[in-house]
Amino acid sequence: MFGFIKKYLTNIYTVISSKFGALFAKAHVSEADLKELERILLEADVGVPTTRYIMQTILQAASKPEFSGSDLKVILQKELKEILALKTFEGNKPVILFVGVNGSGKTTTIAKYAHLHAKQGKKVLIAAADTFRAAATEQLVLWAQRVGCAIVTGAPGQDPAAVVFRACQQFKENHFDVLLIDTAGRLQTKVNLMNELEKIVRVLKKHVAAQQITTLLTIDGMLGQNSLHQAKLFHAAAPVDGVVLTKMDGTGKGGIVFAIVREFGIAIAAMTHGESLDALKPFVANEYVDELIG
Ligand SMILES: Nc1nc2c(ncn2[C@@H]2O[C@H](COP(=O)(O)OP(=O)(O)OP(=O)(O)O)[C@@H](O)[C@H]2O)c(=O)[nH]1
Ligand SMILES: [Mg+2]
Repeated sequence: MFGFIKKYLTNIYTVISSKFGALFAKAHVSEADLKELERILLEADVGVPTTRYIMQTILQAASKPEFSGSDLKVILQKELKEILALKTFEGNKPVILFVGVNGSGKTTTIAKYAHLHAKQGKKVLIAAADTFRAAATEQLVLWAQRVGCAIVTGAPGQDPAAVVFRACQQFKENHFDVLLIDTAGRLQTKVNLMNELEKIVRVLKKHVAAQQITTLLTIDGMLGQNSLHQAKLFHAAAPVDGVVLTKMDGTGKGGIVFAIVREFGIAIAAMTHGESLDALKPFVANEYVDELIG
């Protein structure tokens, strides 16, 4: 998948990668260049605390008399990889619970995961546990048809945990390989939503072994730092194993991955880069850094 950033995440390429190039070409890195580096990191949405953390290491290295752009490149690359190595995603669990604020991309991401697994010949079941909006179930039924996988639905307003319960039964009885669970995401009823999520997790854990379950949080990549407080809220109700950054084909800047891993200790699982079923890319940390920096 070489060239993924350049090909699909053009905004990241423009905002970060292309600007690094000029710095890395310098024979000597000046103080002004380091200021420029800091500016690029902040503009790339790495956020203040993590930018500071990165700059500390860089400034230390830059204090030696000969410090070139290529030295800078090596040390930045190492630093960014070390940050992402703090928490790596352990995927491949059969049951995936999707949580996230409304509009962040849960439903469409589920369709993409369903497609990915179905392509690998796996038997996929979707649980439409967003019973809050009738349209949510309809949307998911259409996706399931397109992907060609099974779906469990509930009546509008029905307890979503009941849908999850039935989905777990089907999953076990009919020997599905993968179960993908959609949930509602409206934050304006925060307390209800979190209680509802906690109940779903309880039901899920009662019927499926905990080590079979992964919880993924979708974050709208275009919202950047603004979306980080959401991560905290969801993490509290349903401990999150990985983040899927969505809509990265938009104005997402990509630096957010470093803040998510370092400040929240949550691994990045994947990115989505469009509305087609194929627009999902599992996250490979070293590859991402190499492309970002390269
Ligand atoms: N361009 C682009 N649009 C996306 C991507 N992922 C999702 N979208 C769009 O974002 C909008 C919201 O996506 P949904 O999947 O419905 O979000 P949701 O989290 O299920 O939202 P609720 O059901 O309201 O909680 C839709 O219009 C999607 O088509 C992406 O990777 N790129
Ligand atoms: Mg939805």
